[in-house]
Amino acid sequence: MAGYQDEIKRLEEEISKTKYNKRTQSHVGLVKAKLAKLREKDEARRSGGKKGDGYTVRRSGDATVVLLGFPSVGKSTLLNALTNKESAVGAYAFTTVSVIPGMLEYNHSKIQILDVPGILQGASDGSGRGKEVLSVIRGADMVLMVVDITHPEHLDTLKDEIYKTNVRVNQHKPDVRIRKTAKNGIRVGRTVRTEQLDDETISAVLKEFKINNAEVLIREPIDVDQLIDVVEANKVYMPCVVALNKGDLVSYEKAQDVKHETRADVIISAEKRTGTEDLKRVIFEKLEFIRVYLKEPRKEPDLEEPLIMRRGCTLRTVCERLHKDFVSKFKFVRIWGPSSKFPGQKLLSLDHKIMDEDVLEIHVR
Ligand SMILES: Nc1nc2c(ncn2[C@@H]2O[C@H](COP(=O)(O)OP(=O)(O)OP(=O)(O)O)[C@@H](O)[C@H]2O)c(=O)[nH]1
Ligand SMILES: [Mg+2]
Repeated sequence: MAGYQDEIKRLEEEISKTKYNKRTQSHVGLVKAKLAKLREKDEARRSGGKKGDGYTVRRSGDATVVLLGFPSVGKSTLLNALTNKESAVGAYAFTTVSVIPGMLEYNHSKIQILDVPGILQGASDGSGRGKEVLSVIRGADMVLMVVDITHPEHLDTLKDEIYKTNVRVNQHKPDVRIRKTAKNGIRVGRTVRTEQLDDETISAVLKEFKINNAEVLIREPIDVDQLIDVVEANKVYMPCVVALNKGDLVSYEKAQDVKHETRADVIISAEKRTGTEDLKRVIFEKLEFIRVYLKEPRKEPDLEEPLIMRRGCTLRTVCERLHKDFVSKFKFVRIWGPSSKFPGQKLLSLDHKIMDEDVLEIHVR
């Protein structure tokens, strides 16, 4: 069977040829929606309905970061430079055949780093072990792209492949709500102007996804790609750090030029172990950790050993982290600190957002 490849190609070409403006936006939106649907179908056909036999790696630590890059760019060398785990390092491509974890300890946090095989263009279509590698990323908290500084052009390919795997890096889930209704067509409400997205385009996209009646509430400026992401609801959002490796192979000036062009975060040499402290700091900052202190009734909180969580987490995440039964047995919490209205505030909702340096006294049945 020919699959949907020809049609996908045709639509891709149509989009690249059409200039995006007020007059064409609803047409482009429609074509993009069609394309997104076809890609999903194509994916389902290829995998025969199964989810790929992705690696299953036991998560540990406060967050998990996956190293993504072309073969031989120095991922395994970097894992060794960052963590306390030895990983196979070879002077030839595809030495890594499985996922190798290491643990980076930094500022009282434990960051699990996963080394996976290198990928090439076409990985998301199943070239090499590409699909399996990319599936590891979906389960991670952050992707660390490792790029050989002498091959900065690889970066676009990495970004492309990861985008096609439905991972969105360095953007958050758009603040847009779509509530299906029984009648009245598509009604759009906005709290902000969206120059890139008019009502006609929104209707065209939703109808393509067979949503004919809905209330759409747009609370931040988004484009049509982001709207499609919200409708498809299968995207994963996470931060991404880009490291240019093998900085020792080029001059300082050349390295700075490449960094500027690629907008990479850091220049490193995994082998010479330069720039790696900078990299650790960037990883730590982009993970947006917060510290949560726990206390028992009538006792002082334990300020020595905070629980490390991520910004935006809820009380539910904290409970899940503490014990498998905490969520079902949860009664209430008393909170001191930034997220409470007053010291010792009693709250009953697991959806309460936790902030850095909150002190929690959790009561369970
Ligand atoms: N000059 C230089 N060479 C490096 C650096 N980091 C790694 N290398 C070399 O690059 C080669 C490949 O390194 P690996 O760490 O195995 O690369 P990899 O990305 O894990 O490769 P795959 O697992 O095959 O995808 C080895 O010969 C390393 O010694 C660096 O910072 N500078
Ligand atoms: Mg390797």
